Amino acid sequence: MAFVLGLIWICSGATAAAKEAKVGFALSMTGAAAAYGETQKYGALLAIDEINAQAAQDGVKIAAIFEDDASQPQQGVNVFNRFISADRVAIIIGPTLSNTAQVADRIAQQAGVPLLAISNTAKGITDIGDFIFRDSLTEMVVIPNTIRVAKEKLGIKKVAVLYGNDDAFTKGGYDAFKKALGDSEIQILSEQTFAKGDRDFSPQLTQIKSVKPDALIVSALVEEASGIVSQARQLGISTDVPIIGGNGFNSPSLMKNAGKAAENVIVGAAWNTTSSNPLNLHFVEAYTARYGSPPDQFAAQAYAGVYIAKEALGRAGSTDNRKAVRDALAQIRDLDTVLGKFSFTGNRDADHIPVVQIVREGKFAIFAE
Ligand code: 1QQ
Repeated sequence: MAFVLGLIWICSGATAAAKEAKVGFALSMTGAAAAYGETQKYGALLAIDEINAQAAQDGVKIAAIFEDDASQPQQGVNVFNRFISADRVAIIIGPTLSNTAQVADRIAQQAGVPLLAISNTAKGITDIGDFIFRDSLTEMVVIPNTIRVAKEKLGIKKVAVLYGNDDAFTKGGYDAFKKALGDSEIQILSEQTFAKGDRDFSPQLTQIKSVKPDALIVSALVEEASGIVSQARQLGISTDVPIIGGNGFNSPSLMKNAGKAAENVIVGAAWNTTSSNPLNLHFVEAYTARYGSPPDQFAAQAYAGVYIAKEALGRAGSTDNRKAVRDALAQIRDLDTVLGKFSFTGNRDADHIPVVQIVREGKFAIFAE
């Protein structure tokens, strides 16, 4: 009898080897950041399906719950509350915008639920507390590199800056550009602002045109970025004046919306599709086969994020001990991901090398590494 019971125990132990972890995804499917949320969800779903297909061997199965944060802080808070109290998730991934994270991440921190951001790039997000991590490179890391390269390659000496003043990311990007421009001794001739949802940028661009900058620096989400790029060229700011954008530009919707006007736009990024890292070759191929178009940086950071979460869930040895999952996340160093070897800094931020891209024939090509 003891033998039979033992056998049953062993067998059930073997079949139940994969621990199922509830993971809550708060992504922007609607609102100002919907273009990013869509590819984030695609990237995450691909990783989840791959992980679950390997669950019997690897021991971690992901039960994903996707909710729309609607690009709104309050909706982010609602979704987080549901994830934390009703769904009882082991980890939250998201939200899409820093503007939402600034508010909603406090809820995760207070509840002691680990959170992995996959697209928040504004300064200070991980300062919310020790449960907050991100795999997205901050603008404070990416932008100085972009400006240094732009100065070296294009000899830029004086610029105009246009930024959104009602969003944590667009304002943070402006701060990062301003600091990097100062450090590179590039003069700012004009600073102009806009707000989310604006459609007409001609007053700002007309003023900018009149001061004759060597380049136009823009910190904007992709909807507004597309309008700015199109209207700058329509208003006769010539293509000799490069447009340099922040992370908001890293979506192919820029080229879809702005068409030819997007050619030669320069943008710093955490990832480029041409990376020859073997995991990336697989990712680009599998993603393209599944969705019919290649991934963007947001899909790559989402895909990497799910694997980073899986690693922590596996190492924690428990899918409902949120503190153990947090501690396991904090230990991650040199993990192979589509972003390259991935480590968190001591402050739980992403730590890897950025690239500078340029739009050529409707695609993000490498400008400099
Ligand atoms: C942020 C961003 C946005 C451009 C992308 C989601 O980087 O809000 O932090």
